[in-house]
Parts: sequence; structure tokens; C-alpha cells
Amino acid sequence: MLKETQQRLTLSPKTKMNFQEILESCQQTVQDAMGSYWAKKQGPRSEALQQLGRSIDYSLLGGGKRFRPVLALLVADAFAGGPQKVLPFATAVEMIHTYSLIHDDLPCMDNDDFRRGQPTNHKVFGESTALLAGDALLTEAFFAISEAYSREPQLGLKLINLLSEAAGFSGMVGGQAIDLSSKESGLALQELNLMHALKTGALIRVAAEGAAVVLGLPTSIQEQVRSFGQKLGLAFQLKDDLLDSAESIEKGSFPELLGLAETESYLNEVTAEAQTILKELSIESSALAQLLQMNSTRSH
Ligand code: GRG
Repeated sequence: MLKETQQRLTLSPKTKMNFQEILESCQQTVQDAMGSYWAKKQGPRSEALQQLGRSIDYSLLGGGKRFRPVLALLVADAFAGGPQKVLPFATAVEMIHTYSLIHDDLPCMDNDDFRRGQPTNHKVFGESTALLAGDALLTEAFFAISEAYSREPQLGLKLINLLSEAAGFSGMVGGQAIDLSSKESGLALQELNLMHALKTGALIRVAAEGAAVVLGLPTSIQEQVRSFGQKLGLAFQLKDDLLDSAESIEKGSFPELLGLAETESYLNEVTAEAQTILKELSIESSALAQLLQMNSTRSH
């Protein structure tokens, strides 16, 4: 199945798959890769490890748009790179994303009971198991990269360098710290942009940038892909805030600070800037460009 979907993705221009089919093919490729990665970890083990494995499976394999790994695969597709070599990096990014959601839902953070329409990990498995599931996913992401790119150690090291920076103090964790500290006082627009660039943007940006690195694209092109990823990360957050505001306008969100109409304009502006980068790279007609457009029209 994995091989089949990979071939279909590689052949997408010839077989004229529409964007929805390409998207579903990528999502299935990611799902299969993560499923087989964790299946290999199974073996004769204690009940405690089996329970931890179930907790990991619950969040890693139980839904989600797979936006970040699909982005990485579509960067490969846009440069005719094929998904196989990018896939381990793409799934490592999704492991880190999944860890962040599990920890974000914990009582000491957002204290959420539901995610993706299902009870949160700690509601099903308990707080300590959920904490460990997140810890294991974070650590395993780097193990997976070190294994998958072991024949090209410089590439493996570069990917670990990029991803750990995007996930850690200077990236997602730092952004989460700014977010938590701002709950009382609120943030001005510049600080709000910084918070999102780190909390949500860094992981989206590195999914695109890491794929360009795996493909061995020239440094100047890697930089343009990084810049595209930054803009897409911001566009993703703006759209998320607009979708959330359908229920109520959340404190500390872009709509609260700018109003709905201006948040829409900001989204259009950032999306147009990202599209310009794709044009400069001569990939403005790629499935990657359609992913960018899809962000503006998505309903979840
Ligand atoms: C706890 C270290 C730590 C970090 C948490 C990213 C993050 C930092 C928390 C997620 C909270 C949140 C709802 C952020 C808003 C944007 C966002 C990242 C939404 C969830 O990502 P999607 O929409 O989720 O890609 P799916 O379910 O599709 O995987």
C-alpha cells in the first residue's frame, strides 16, 4: 500500500490526479509510514509499554490533517523529487506536532477534554501516560531521523539541527511560553506575530525547509522555500483564528486585535506573498501552490 501510494504521488502529473486526490494520497502515505514505523516497535514487552504504545497510537494515528508532513511531500513533488527520501523527515515533524498537541491539552496547559472530536489523550490514558507519550514522540522523532539518514550523516545532522531549533526554545516551546505568559496581559500585534511565528509557524516552516534540504536544492532555493514556509505558517495561523472566531472571538487572537475584515485582508496579503515566492521558483502551478490556496478555503 505504501509503495502504491508513493508511486501514485510520484506519477501525479502524468496521471492527472486532481488536488484532492493528491492530498489524500499524501495523507495516506504519511499514515502508512507512521503506522509501519510504530508497528516495528511492537514486540514482547511489558503491559506498561503496551499501554504507552496505545497512548502514542491513539494520538499519532487517530486523525489530523497531516498538514506539515503533506507540505514536506508537496515541496518534494514541486521539485520533482519524489516522496521517499523526504518521508522519514516528514513523519518526524508530525511526531513532534502530535507531542505538542498531547502536552498542550494537559491540565497544566490548556486543560482540554476534546481534540479532533475525541477525548484528549490524558482523558483516555491518564495524565502521566499522556505526558510520557508526548516525551516519547518528541525523542523518537530525532531517533527516527538519525536512523533514516544514517548513510548520509551530514544530512541527518542538518535535519536534526533544523528540527530541534524549530521545536525548542527558539521555536515552538518558546512560542508556547510567550503564549502562556500573555494570557493575563495580552499582546500587541508585533508580539502576537512573534508568538505565532514560533509556536505554530516554526514547525510549518521547517517542514518545507527540511524537505528542500533533503532534496539537496541549492542554498538560495532552500532560503526561498524557508521564506515560503514562514509565510504559509502565518497564513495557517490566521486561517485558524478566523475559523475559531466563527464561535467566539478569542482573547489574544488576530481577530480580537485587528477585527475580522482586517484579519481576512492580512491572510490574503500573506498568501499572495507566498504565491509570489512560488512564482519566483517557477512552481506556481504545483500542488504546493494548491495547498497554499486550500489553506485559505479550509473549513477545519
Ligand atoms: C506544549 C510544547 C508545547 C507546545 C504546544 C502548537 C502548540 C504548542 C499547541 C497547539 C495549540 C493550538 C490549537 C494551536 C493553534 C494552531 C494549531 C497548531 C492547531 C493544531 O494544528 P492542526 O490544525 O491539527 O494542524 P491537526 O489536528 O490537523 O493535526
